[in-house]
Amino acid sequence: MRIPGSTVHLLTPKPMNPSPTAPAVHTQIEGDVLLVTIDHPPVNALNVDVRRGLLDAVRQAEATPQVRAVLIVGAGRAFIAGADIREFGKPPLAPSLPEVCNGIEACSKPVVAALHGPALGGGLEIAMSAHYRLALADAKLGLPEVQLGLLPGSGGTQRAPRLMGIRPAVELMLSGRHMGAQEALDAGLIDRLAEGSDARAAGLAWVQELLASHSGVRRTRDMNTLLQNKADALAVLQALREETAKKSRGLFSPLKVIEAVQAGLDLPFDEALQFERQLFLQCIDSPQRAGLIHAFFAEREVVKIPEARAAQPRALARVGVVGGGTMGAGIAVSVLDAGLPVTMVERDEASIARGQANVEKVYDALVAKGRMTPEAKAAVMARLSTSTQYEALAQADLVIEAVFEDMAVKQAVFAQLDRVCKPGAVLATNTSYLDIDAIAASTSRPQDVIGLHFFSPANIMKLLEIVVPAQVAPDVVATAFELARKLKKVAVRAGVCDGFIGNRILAVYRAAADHMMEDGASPYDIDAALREFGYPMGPFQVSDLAGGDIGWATRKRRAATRDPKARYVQIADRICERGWFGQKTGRGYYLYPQGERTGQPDPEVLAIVDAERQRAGITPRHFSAEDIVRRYMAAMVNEGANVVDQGIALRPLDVDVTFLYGYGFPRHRGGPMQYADRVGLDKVLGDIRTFAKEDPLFWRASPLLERLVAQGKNFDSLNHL
Ligand code: T1G
Ligand code: NAD
Repeated sequence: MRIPGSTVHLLTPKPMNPSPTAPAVHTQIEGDVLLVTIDHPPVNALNVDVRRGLLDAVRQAEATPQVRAVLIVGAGRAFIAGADIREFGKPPLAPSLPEVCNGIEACSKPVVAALHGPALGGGLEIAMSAHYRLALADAKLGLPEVQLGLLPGSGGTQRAPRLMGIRPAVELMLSGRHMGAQEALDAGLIDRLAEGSDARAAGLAWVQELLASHSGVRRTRDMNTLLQNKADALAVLQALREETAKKSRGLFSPLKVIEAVQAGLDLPFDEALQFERQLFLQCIDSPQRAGLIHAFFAEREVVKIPEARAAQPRALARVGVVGGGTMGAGIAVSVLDAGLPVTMVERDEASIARGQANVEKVYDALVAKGRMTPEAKAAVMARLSTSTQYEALAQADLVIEAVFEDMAVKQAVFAQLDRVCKPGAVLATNTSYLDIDAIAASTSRPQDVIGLHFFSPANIMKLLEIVVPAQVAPDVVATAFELARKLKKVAVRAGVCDGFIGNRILAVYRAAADHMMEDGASPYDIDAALREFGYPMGPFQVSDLAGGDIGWATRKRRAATRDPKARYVQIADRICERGWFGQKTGRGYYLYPQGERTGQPDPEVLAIVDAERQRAGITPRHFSAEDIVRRYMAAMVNEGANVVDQGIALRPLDVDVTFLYGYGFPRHRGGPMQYADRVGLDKVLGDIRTFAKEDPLFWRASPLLERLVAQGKNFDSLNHL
């Protein structure tokens, strides 16, 4: 099957999780030690085979007189990356992970865990159930379950505080961060750091030391020293509870973590374990778990594109950037942060000085905050070279153009790049809306031209839309994804259309918000409803942050081609005509007295809204927060479906990842398309058909949405290429 808008034919897809032929856990007796190796690529996730294998190993150790101790290690690049996330939401298979952890802890012979690479979630719970823990320097320890809407449900909330103390343990669980080996040693999570890169060898040597020193079993459940001072512990938990309630903005599992740890202070160990399990199962049932796990896998699936299977990336050692403005400078910083040399070209000396200063400003701020040394800054800036001559780009492997959003200016720049760049160099444009096929066609090497749509600020925003024009070569697409990996960006493949995936869909749900505002909802109620839904900001706050002038320029550019029959709300124009562009002008939809970042509702804006309603002959009506969210999401989902249906996005999950990483969509809702699946596509379609009675032109149901509803399918059915 050929991918729409590209020259690539789809190859046979790689099966997701090939069933392992070799046992997931294998054991061998090394002298008087039972060596237990978990071998379940890619990250030794604790699926049912691994759980059974571990319990069988404990039984084998107990039943083998020759065995005096047990050593658990992981094969490959990880100790254990946690429970098998793919099993969540499915009927549980025995044994459960708590049974495995308790089985290991109860072993009558010393059990040692030797960690390398990731030891996360259930993997760290296994290690904490062992009697002794050693780690190599590359070990990464953590209990990141909250990032999946869960909590450590196999004893983590009970054993971690016993090893680390209440506050460090709870902070580790609430942050979800990965801790390095040295810090884990200092924190009491492990007993020993080992040299070298062979956990098995280091572990076997240490086991012999322990046996020689007659070190017996040492069960974490019995280590209560750090829990002695109950009053202090309760005070710490209360403070963390208040802090978390504010910070977690409606997230379900973080507060459950604290509840579980508190149970450990009030209840005997095994009862506290059962209570932890109950809370864990509540998290499993929470819709937030489904949303967060969808996001986890979606951001990993999104890079699996046909071109990456069909071709290898080209060399990527030197990068050029044309334009040193808002985006050019941010892009240059992003590339410098990845350790690559950058050559920046600008129109003239004044502009190049400004471009250099824009880059330097970022690092000066880091030095001022003590997050970078002046020496480190100097080393980074030494990798930036600047010029007004395009010839300076002759050796670049990839050049990113970020000049004015004007077709003639961009084509002139690409003509220069076509003249000076070496054969095989990738020529990329950062345009937001212009036709990349037309830019490519203006060169003699359209197969080397691609869109790299960064988001502002480019050195911060994780999203990168990789826009694939019709004539691009597969290895150029693969090179773009490789660049994204180097820059630690989340890349999404997009087809060529006005606004690609993100801005195209944004334009539609943004219009729906304007329609609601003109029909009776205040911009402040709309923003409040979306914040309640989980967004950090509502659409009118975002407009004030980005600057209303950018949207105004786009509307003016589109005026000539706008469908005269289509509804056009003029409120934003009225506000911009007054020069109220938002935070940068001290007022926009909100007032920002003395440059404050949090805006205050502006009665003059409400007066403008009322005047526009009268001009349009509209009698305002009430919109509840639920009404607002239903319309906003219906518009977003419907256009998302069109974008998938027209092949601009490969899968619905590509739309989800775009909005999670570029438009502040609340992660616990998984993205607009996954959210729609959970609401029910029939309900979303029903809403659209209801709204269409008011405005059939704006609310035209996506043919894909209608097809899926008719077939009783959902968007997720399209997520597997
Ligand atoms: N389960 C299933 N698959 C997993 C997995 C897991 N835990 N971790 C990774 N994978 C897959 C991933 O989808 C990808 O697959 C491949 O492995 C490589 O991953 C009871 C409830 C370990 C730091 O949250 O953070 O334990 O795309 O591309 O960048 O208390 O993966 O190749 O088909 O991310 O080197 C807690 C999740 C689980 C850790 C490696 N654990 N994983 O990063 O590779 S909940 C986590 C990670 C739990 C218990 C609870 C990262 C990594 P594919 P990757 P990476
Ligand atoms: P900007 O005005 O801040 O910077 C543009 C720079 O290009 C200026 O410094 C100018 O001197 C330089 N320039 C113009 N013509 C040139 C030429 N012929 N040769 C070399 N340099 C030249 O604009 P910006 O906001 O950085 O936008 C740049 C591009 O990025 C546009 O296509 C825009 O649509 C796109 N973009 C912008 C944003 C955003 O939020 N600002 C986000 C994504 C993409």
